[in-house]
Amino acid sequence: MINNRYNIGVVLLLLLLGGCFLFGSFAFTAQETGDINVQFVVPSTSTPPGGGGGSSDNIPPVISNINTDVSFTTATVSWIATDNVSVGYCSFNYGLTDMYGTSGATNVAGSNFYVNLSDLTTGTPYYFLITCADTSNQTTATGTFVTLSPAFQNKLTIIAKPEKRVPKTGGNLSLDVTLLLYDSATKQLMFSFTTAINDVGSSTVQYIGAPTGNFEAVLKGQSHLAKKIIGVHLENGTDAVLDFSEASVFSLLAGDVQGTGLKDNYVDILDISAEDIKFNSHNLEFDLNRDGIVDVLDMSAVLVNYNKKGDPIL
Ligand SMILES: [Ca+2]
Ligand SMILES: [Ca+2]
Ligand SMILES: [Ca+2]
Repeated sequence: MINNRYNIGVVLLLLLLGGCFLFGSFAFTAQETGDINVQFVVPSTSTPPGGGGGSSDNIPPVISNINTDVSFTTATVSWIATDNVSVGYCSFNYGLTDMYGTSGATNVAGSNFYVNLSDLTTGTPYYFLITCADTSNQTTATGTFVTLSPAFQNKLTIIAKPEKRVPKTGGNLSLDVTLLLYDSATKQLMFSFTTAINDVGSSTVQYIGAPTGNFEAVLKGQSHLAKKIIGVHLENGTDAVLDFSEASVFSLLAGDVQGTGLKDNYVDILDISAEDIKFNSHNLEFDLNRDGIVDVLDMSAVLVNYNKKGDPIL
């Protein structure tokens, strides 16, 4: 019994001495005492060439350049995924709602990933989720696409009343307008078309290649703020009327004259300045009331709508 206690005491003493020696000398590499061999493994805090790895990689992958290319029943979705170390994998899920559900086979070439989807339904919005992972993190990105739908073959009539037009014998009361159709589910722009509404604020067109389906429609006047209507349904076999005048209650607001194309959909100091520059000219774009001359009456139309914005053009 005494002998055992003595032996235990010796071992404890040796352990204590060994520990004191190690810490006292700051020797964090292999050290030997007479009885114990202790090895301290100190994790390296330096970053090995090429970046960290394993659990020290706390920078998630980056997903960029998402692109969709659709047809009637197929779609290709591509993207670029990069990582500070390496992308482990990317997965792709899609479906008719943002619950996704169906997985698509991912192809990869370097940093370029893509999926080819088939057997899709025409004229249908799809939602997708991309997930890319390295050894410790996941990055996700979402998106939508709409498959092509058969072109609308019937008559499409656009009605819009530009404000402050005054009758003038032989005058040009028309207005160039751009129609934009957004998918009502995904809000994606599906179609745009520029036409001129006539002196009674109407334009009837056919065979313009508009898709069929459910849309929100935005009409942007050449010198007028945009107006949106929702619940637009285009299907073959039925003529469609898009009434942006709300049965003549609403007029397209004038004054967005500065710039080109769809302009900025906002009446501000730049429009006042642009209108001023065209004073005394016969420029139809600036002759807002179409009385034949750009003058103070047209400027007043701009000023009345100062600081107004049109319905959003996405
Ligand atoms: Ca990483
Ligand atoms: Ca403007
Ligand atoms: Ca005028």
